[in-house]
Amino acid sequence: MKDRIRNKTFLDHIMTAEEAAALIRNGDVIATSGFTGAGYPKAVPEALAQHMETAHASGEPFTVRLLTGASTGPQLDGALARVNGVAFRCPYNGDTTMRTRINEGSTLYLDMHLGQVAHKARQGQFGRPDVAIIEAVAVTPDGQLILSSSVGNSPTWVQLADKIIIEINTWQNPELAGIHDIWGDARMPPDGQVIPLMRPGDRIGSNTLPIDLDRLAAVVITDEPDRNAPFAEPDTTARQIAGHVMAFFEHEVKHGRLPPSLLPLQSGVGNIANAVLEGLNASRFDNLTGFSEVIQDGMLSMLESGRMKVASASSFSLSPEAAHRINDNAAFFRQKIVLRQQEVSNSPELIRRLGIIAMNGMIEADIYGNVNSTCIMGSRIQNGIGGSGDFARNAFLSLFVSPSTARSGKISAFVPMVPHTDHILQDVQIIVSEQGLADLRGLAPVERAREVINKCAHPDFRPALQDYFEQARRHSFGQHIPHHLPTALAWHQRYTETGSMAG
Ligand code: 0RQ
Repeated sequence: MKDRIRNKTFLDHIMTAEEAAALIRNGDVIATSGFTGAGYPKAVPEALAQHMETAHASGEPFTVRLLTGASTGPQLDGALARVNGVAFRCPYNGDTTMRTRINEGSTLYLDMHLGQVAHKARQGQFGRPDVAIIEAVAVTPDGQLILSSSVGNSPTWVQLADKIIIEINTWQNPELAGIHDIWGDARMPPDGQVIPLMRPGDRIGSNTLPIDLDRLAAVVITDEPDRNAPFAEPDTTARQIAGHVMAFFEHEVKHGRLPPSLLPLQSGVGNIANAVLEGLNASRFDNLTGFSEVIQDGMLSMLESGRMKVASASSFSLSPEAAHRINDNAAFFRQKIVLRQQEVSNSPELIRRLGIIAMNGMIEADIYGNVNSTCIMGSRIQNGIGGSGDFARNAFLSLFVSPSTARSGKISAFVPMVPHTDHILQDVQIIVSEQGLADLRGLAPVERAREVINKCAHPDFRPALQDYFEQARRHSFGQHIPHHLPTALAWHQRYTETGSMAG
């Protein structure tokens, strides 16, 4: 262990996960590492879940308020949700058990823009974290952390928390050392600093994260991979969507609106977003760059093939097979990848200045191009807004991609009115389904509606959308964004009653 932990104070604090978990009390605010299923602590949360289960069995309350970078994995969100141990969760979840707890009302969920969390935490909006639990791969002789497969909010959590628990994960390759870039100048207004980053691959900070050794409470050794779900092989729909996006990029380059190597790419979570990246890898575009929050399989393939030169993100979101590829070739990838804290990877100022092309998945869009990324039938959370808002609002080009139908064709992804809005029409420039691409740039709402209906909607739902639009124009209170309020949400109501949006 001395090759991983080269600092005496750390060595002196080694204990079991059970002992470390015993430092956590009912009602504590727990702030952990972890972002899109990468680099989250594993052993201490599982031990904590056992302590909670024991407490609950003897009738004692034991819950925590849980803050992270973004989604974690079954050993953290899954384990704590299974024992109903989380009273409050923020800012992003992808775990199915936690999702159930939120949707049944047992866990309160604050779904936030990922780029804003650290700043709000420093303002004290979540209370002072009692305990930070951070995964790292190693410790330097002067007691600095070499983080693992994500950076997330870890720099902020170790700064704010009363106690710090470190998990050293020996499964993660110590050659990840050097992949991280932690900017140490995040200060509060009026002393806010410019983030001095000019190109996606720039390094502006330190490879390691210092911590206050006086607050170090425990060091726990683990040996477990991140548990990410595999991506689905792109199906015909995904390939068609990727094809429309490629054709659009070609067209933009031809007309001089995009440079031949495009602009730095952001790609969101989900199978479709990953398929678009696979499409880019098979395209003629080269010298690409990535400025995203996650690096998924498709971006990894582009870095391997040389199609992409460099990628900046806050974490990996990889299939198990790709996670092993990174781990086996860490020395190669750390030349091509920079992992940053999420307030830098998702900084609105950087996204605007670097001119990012943002591509994100969605649940549904309305005919005017307002997008719902999070809430099924307006009320049931799927994952969260994640970084899609940080990127969509500030991007050079903001694309949303989705199949035109969901649930075997019973649901249309294009609806009269979205029952929940994450991205207002001003932040949505291009929408792509397998049916086609709606270029909404410079269009007024009624012009946008014609594009969305004609280019993106599935033919099974297109006539009904057309009917709605005409009815709205006849009956609307105003003609700027015409709506027929009595039927605007009828499709969603019908689905909740009959299991199908079709009339
Ligand atoms: O539900 O799993 O129960 O079957 O939504 O849908 O088709 O697997 O879609 O994996 O591409 O994810 C918006 C969720 C799309 C994702 C979303 C149901 C569908 C299925 C998932 P089941 P698919 P994808 C950077 C950016 C927000 C965060 C973000 C997301 C489930 O892209 O979370 O962008 N985005 N972050 O059945 C009802 C519809 C539906 C629907 C799909 N119209 N109505 N249900 N579903 N469309 C990364 C980070 O921020 C960390």
